[in-house]
Amino acid sequence: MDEERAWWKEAVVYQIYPRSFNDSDGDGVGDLQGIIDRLDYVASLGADVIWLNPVYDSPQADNGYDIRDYRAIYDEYGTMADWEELLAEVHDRDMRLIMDLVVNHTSTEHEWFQQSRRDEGGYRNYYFWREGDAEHPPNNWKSGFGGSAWASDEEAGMQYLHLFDETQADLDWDEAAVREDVYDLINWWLEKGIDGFRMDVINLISKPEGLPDGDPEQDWVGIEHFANGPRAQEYLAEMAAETYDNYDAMTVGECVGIDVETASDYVSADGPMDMVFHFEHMQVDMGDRWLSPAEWDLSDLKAVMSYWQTELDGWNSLYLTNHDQPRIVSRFADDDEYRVESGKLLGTLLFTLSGTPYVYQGQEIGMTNYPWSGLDELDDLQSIGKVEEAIEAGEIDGFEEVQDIVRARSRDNARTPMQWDDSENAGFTNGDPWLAVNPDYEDVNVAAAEADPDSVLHYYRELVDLRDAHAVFVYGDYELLLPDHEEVWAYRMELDEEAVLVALNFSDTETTVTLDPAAAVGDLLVSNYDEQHPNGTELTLRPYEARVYSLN
Ligand code: TEU
Repeated sequence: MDEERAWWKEAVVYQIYPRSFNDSDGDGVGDLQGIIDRLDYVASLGADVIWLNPVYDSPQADNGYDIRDYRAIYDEYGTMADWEELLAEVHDRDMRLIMDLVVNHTSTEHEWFQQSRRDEGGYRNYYFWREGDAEHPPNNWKSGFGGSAWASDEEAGMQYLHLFDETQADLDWDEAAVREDVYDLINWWLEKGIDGFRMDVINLISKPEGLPDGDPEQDWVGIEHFANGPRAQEYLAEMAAETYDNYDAMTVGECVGIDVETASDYVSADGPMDMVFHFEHMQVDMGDRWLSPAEWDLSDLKAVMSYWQTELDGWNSLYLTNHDQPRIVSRFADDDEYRVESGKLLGTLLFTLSGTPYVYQGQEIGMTNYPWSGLDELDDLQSIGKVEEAIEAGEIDGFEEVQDIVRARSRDNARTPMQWDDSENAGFTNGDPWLAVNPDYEDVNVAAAEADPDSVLHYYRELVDLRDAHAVFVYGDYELLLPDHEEVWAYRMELDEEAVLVALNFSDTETTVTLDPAAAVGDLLVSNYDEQHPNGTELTLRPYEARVYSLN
């Protein structure tokens, strides 16, 4: 592959969810000083970039994705001075800081919305105001969190559009002043020294004229109209040219409902962003509805991820989880007997594909899903909204009926506090944590992982070193082997003179595969099992075993 090299292609990104990372002042909520206290740990992982979920001033209905003031810090997280200290401390450690850019919508407490609802200061058209009421909304679009995408506002005497919570009103990007104000705030942060952005649902910014009804059979009704809308590409190009293209910044746009062709328009050489987060591999265990049971096949996951490796015209992002997704050992492997092997197996996958890997806090110690047992334990608007919607529609009687699905799927699985040690509240806080700590914290925590040479944590460090030492894992060409095998995922990566073989057993039984004799195996570069079985073209892999061979 003739790939132009760039710092953000070679970077490892570590994602921090501030609310759940580390609480320095005992209020039960993580904060900026708490993050600063743990920066040496993050640097020790070999991370080059930190992505911080929203820390802006916000009423926190959706944990900061509802922004009240783009140029202020949420007071429970600290002050702007704390943020400046964080940036300086990150830079001192030769890391970079990127932040969430949430500009598809604002909080209804934002000054723009306040003036808009009162038709003051020229702000009326900043949002989508239409005639309608609860029985007769302007169209049939749904909120991603369940229920109608329209809410009534008494002051305005109209309804406004919200593709997420009703406190998150969608901005109308067709209004030129909206775009100018957004570009101003992006430049304001770039001037403060930030190194880039993760752009929240950025492909939803253009809604088609007339806001036509969507296909009622879709889980998210309207998505075919509001995802990759008619002017999305034009507005993204304008935004890039007016803002981050003038800086050495990295950008990754979260894009719901995007396929590899449309993504290529966004990330090809002259596209408006460096990378996208697509959802196709996150859909493999989704039924028609959020509440449909979770079943998945390895061959489906392989097919999707392989396709993005070979077909994307541009640079891949690599992620297996984030703050919206379940924990990966619970989702894709085993969080019980083989938890450690599983954590290492999935880490091997993440670090040996071509693209920029994103590690979500706790993934590096093999954190697991939480055993949720009632709606009152949950905070996630999506889980609560979807369950309540199903109860209201008479589809289910109560939480118990869908407990297994919520356990498997809730965004709160990722949001339980980071597990630092085996002290009370896993060392996250001296107060009452805002969300329950996972009961496995006495075994699964950073201190225990540091002390154990066989931990997932130490293995992650090994993987980062391996990736730094071999450009083939960053820039290599991917070739899937045994595409239909249901237990083993095997592939070759090749760059110039270097070739490697990756073999991953996703099952809890020993499995033997025969690889193309032309790919006879060479030196072992890394494995999650100590003692090696003899190798040859026949490879016997133990439960959740991962092996990476040099083919040179
Ligand atoms: O997520 C977009 C989004 O569509 C997700 O909520 C999605 O529904 C879910 O991850 C799949 O199960 C972004 C943010 O990452 C999320 O935290 C916000 O809640 C949302 O946008 C609204 O800003």
